[in-house]
Amino acid sequence: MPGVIAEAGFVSQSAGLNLRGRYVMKIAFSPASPYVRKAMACAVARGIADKVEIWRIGTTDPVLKTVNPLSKVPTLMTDDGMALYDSPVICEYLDSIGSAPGLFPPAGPARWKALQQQALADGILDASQPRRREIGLPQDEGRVSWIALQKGKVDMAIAAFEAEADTLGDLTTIGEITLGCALGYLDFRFPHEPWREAAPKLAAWYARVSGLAPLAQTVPVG
Ligand SMILES: N[C@@H](CCC(=O)N[C@@H](CS)C(=O)NCC(=O)O)C(=O)O
Repeated sequence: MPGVIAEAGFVSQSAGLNLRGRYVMKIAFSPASPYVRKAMACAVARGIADKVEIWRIGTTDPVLKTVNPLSKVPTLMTDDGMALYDSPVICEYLDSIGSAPGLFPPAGPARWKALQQQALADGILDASQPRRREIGLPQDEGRVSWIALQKGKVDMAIAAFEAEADTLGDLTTIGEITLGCALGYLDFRFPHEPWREAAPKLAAWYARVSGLAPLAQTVPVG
């Protein structure tokens, strides 16, 4: 695996090795990506953000696909030379280091709940990101109905989180962190599509947790 970094050619470009010839942990990063934000929010929550070097790279840069065939961000290069993706895997890896309380509960109902919330909040992103791109293209009938279908998924996911908003804590699980990043993405990219009126309890939760370090220190830019 260490060869991956050397072959990728970014050792010389961005110091994949430190002065002692050891790999440093680094994350392929975009300041506007909600999935990158999620990984960085986990690093903040775990108290290890200062150990993750930012590697700014475009998703069309040929170097990225030499370590991640999907050429996506985030991709995490670990300090033993592994390339990890996608964000659920990266977050679980970050949860395995550091000494702060874990974001992935041990096997049992709390774990399944946290993973399900992560999947649902990732689903908001998975429906919203491509929708934003499609909205900017010529609107034929197929595209209009696809956009409406994706928007419907987001609305249903918001309704599901509203129904369990009373149970949400202070970004103590991967589900809550992902949800915070997903709501932040809606505000960031779809400010003209208000979601709070239909989800007042979720809005109150989000207002409370937005000021906590994992979200406050990872506000998107772009
Ligand atoms: N499921 C992935 C999604 C990552 C993703 O789609 N990232 C976007 C940036 S926000 C990307 O790299 N897009 C480039 C592409 O799809 O080619 C994750 O959770 O990490």
